[in-house]
Amino acid sequence: MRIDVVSLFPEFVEQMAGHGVVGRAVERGLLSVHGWNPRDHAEGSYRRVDDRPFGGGPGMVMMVDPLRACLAAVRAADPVPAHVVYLSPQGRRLDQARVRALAGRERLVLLCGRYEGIDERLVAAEVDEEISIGDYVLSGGELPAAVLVDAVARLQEGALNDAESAAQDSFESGPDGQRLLDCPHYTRPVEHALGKVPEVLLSGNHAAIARWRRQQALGRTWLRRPDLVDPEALSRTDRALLEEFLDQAAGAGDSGGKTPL
Ligand code: 9D3
Repeated sequence: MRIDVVSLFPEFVEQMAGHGVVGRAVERGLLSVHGWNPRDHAEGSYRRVDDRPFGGGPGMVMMVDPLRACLAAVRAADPVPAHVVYLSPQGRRLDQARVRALAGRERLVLLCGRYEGIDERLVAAEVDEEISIGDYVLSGGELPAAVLVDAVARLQEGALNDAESAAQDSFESGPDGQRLLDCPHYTRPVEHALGKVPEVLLSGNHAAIARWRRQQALGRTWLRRPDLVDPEALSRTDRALLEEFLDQAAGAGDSGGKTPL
């Protein structure tokens, strides 16, 4: 897969392509990430890429022509047709289903805005899809682009080691379509001033451990992300596990103020 990132700070997104899972995917030839700066395609000695908004108001708007010339160069760099994504607060919110769909494309171009955003005529003419990463205000599309590159890189065949296997991730649904948060994790030492490791994890009883982890995952998801759990869709075993979890939490005086099952 090839990803081209158009940004006034192309080094930013390219940097991350040298580290961690993304870096390894690049080393393994599963992914390439290329940065492009629209300023390199701007005219005149000022190399201007932004201008004041028509209609007035604060801030600046990224001009059509430097971006259009830059995008033309990006498209010409490879014959594979590109799916062009504009990272923007007005976009559809990114989720794992969108990530999966984008990860299946052969080529992505990620457009990062700065200032108030990009002239709408460029968006209408060149952009296939607008994506936001959530309802909070950032200073530009570079962090969102980095988020997308990371999420998409993890899904490239061969990018993850067995230990990192994507199939086990929260937000990758299980066979029943349920997406659950992860269970708690512990490592050495067994005894610590901050507390002990739950006994069951030291028992060597793999069935009991699997049951405990499933119960923890169900319980935390119910308490922290009720939007992810459809009680009707739970299997009888999961329902029983969750009821037991909530009984124990209530016994410990820890209702969390959340909806009973
Ligand atoms: C404070 C500026 N706002 C005026 C009402 C609008 C605004 C313009 C540009 C807000 C943020 C941005 C820059 N953000 C992005 O380019 C962006 C973003 C984000 O801010 N949050 C979540 N996802 C994304 S994707 C791109």
